[in-house]
Amino acid sequence: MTVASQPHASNPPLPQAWLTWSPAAAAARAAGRPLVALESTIVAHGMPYPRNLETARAVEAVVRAEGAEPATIAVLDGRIRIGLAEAELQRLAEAGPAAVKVSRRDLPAVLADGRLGATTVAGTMICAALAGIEVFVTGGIGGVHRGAATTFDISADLLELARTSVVVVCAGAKSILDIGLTLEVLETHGVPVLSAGQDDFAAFYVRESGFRADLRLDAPEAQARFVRTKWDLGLAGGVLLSTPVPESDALPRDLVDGWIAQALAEAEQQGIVGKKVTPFLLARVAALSGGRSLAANIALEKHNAEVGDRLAVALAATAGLGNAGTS
Ligand code: PSU
Ligand code: MN
Repeated sequence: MTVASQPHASNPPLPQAWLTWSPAAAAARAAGRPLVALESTIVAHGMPYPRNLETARAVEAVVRAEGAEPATIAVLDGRIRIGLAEAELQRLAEAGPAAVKVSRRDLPAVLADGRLGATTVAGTMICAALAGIEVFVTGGIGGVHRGAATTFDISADLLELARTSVVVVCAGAKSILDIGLTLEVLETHGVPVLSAGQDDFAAFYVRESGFRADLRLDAPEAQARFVRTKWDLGLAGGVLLSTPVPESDALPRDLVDGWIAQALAEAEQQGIVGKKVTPFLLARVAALSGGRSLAANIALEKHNAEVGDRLAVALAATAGLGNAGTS
């Protein structure tokens, strides 16, 4: 019975009713221009004010330059916001860690209570899919934490990639995570991991993780064909597209490894668990690096935005009609 799969049988779900579009995002959609979703946890929890605001603005500008329209996603005043106006972005950036970090399980509570929420990769994917946005640009994804064999700390981002049909463009994952196990879980759940610009899956500040992506596709048209074919086949779920931090901004691996080792040791000493783990590690790495990590972070986000933007334009141009595109 199909009814059994509904959250509640009395009313069909009406998720669209929870969305509020910014004028710019609504205009782009009406004009048939592609949209690129951007996350807000990176703004509220990923960087200090005011660099977070400057970066969010700069990343939006990069998206516009290539032809798509950016839509930063967050939860404000009891609504899922698709695109933020300038004052709203400012509010989120100033709130910083006071904004609730919103992953799949947090979305109902934050909406129902009308609190300010910053969406994670998982949270942003859900909202982007509701809005019909196919491409989402972030910095780095959550994944399997080191020591997950005993802590079970595996980010909800990975399960969201398994179920929600959005392409997530990132600079791989930080080695605060076990990158090998993160890729194993993605494989188990049938999530394709594409790379652009190099064969390796990227490691955020560091270009190469030592692990290969499934498939390297440099051209946006080739990436778009892959994605459209997957969804055309009815293979629901996300695609992860990794691209490395630009060479000029990459940090030396041994330096990054040292900061991460120290941050991990401090987290363990202080008994940090649950959703606090990732923000704690990110903040400690930023502090230990004395700001060096921030410059790399900003550069990689801008680069991801370029890659995602070109993909969004190419994807909007794909018909998705079997092999018609190659005949
Ligand atoms: N990793 C980063 N930067 C980030 C995050 C992860 O390098 O900003 C954020 C993203 O919003 C991601 C979330 O979705 O942390 C994952 O949190 P958790 O590990 O608690 O699932
Ligand atoms: Mn976790």
